[in-house]
Amino acid sequence: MIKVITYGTFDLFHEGHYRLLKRARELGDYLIVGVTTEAYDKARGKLNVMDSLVTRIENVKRTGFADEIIIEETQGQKFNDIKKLHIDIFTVGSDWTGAFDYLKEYCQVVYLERTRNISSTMLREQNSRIQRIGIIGTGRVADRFIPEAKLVSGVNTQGVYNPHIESAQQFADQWKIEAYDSLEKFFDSVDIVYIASPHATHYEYMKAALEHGKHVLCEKPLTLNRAQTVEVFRVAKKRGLILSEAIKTAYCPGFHKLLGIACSGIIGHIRNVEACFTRLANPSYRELTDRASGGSFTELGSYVLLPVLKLFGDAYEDLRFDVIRADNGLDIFTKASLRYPNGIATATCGLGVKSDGRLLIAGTKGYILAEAPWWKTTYFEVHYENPMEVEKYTERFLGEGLRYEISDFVSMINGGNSDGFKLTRSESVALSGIMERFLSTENRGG
Ligand code: C2G
Repeated sequence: MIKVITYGTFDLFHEGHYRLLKRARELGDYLIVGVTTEAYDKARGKLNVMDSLVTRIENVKRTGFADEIIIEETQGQKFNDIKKLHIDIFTVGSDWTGAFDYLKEYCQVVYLERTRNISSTMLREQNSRIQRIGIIGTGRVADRFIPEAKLVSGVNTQGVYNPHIESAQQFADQWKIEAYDSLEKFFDSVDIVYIASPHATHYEYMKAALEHGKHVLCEKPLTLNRAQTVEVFRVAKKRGLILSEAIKTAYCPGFHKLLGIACSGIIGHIRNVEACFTRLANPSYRELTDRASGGSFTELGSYVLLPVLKLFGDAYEDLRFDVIRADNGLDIFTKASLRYPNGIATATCGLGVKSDGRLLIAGTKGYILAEAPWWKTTYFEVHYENPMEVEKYTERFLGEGLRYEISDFVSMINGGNSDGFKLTRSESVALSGIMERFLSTENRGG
């Protein structure tokens, strides 16, 4: 009996998939089909898969060509499957020609001619009209955003708004997009507004964008005031629009793995969370000169508070800040200490003091340690009482990581995977509330 194996995502099952499976089956007597998990697709950079794993398996099953279906979860699995399942032929479409030649040592490798003019990407784009993104703000984050957005299917960066037309034009020329200095015209030409302007301007821009019926992805912190964040979510809900806070860590696959393990009980009950993120900033930059809303905590506090809120929630009993200031009154190093009924947490960040940026989660049976840059989680360890017993976990993190938040945002708009759980409204509201508390306890000398 000749055993054949093939793998794929099989998203939005189409004729190309059908023909591939048919010919794969004809190569032998028994066909095994490996269907990729969502986590594996994310890890290998295949974002915006629309159908769930269950649906994709069902579709493969319905063809009647698969004698057996397995799940593909990790890189390197193909090699092991081929040995374990005694495979004679590995096959895949000709878009992969050469990529799997390394398997020729273990079985025959056949690249089948790919069916022309059909692909899941094409269908995704047809099913959901391309979403046009408009950017408000022309700063450093906006520069990082555009190349990342290019990697997400179903979106196109259309233009940029800045009340100073020269800045807008310069940015637009660099990225070959449109420049706007009229908000009305800008809103009329986009579907999604990405806000990357200074913190204090977020609220007004968000409200205006939502009132114009646009979905909004806004840089952290959403606002510096709890009531304002509650208000923008109210408007978004009323108008049936998606509003998300762009904290990239919240959407990063490795961070999700870490949270899953922390909550799985293997380190017992979580009692302490310590998160630290420092970045030495240029003293002439906005974050160290803007007296109203600059400083370390408004800049980096969202990252370090995220694991605390994720693991302990927002019902803290006590919240205290210890601050080191620069001469202009802005905080260059801040430690927020939170006390909960069953645990304590510290969230530390700095733009003018360098420290060991790590995330430590301590439980009654062990602890999780993720070293810097844990906010782009690729590696963490689980330790126990016995120092020799250490479990190591890795996950991929591609590029700047903004592609994950953009892709989840687009999925939410298209009604596919509803990834709202990755950063909930109440978490964003709590973050704004903590920012408000921080600023109200600050004495910034006017
Ligand atoms: N395919 C095809 N013709 C198309 C589209 C896809 O023959 N027009 C083939 C692909 O070459 C692949 C299979 O259909 O063999 C599944 O395609 P995808 O769902 O896009 O999966 P892919 O990302 O190519 O995963 O480990 C995963 C595998 O490496 C392949």
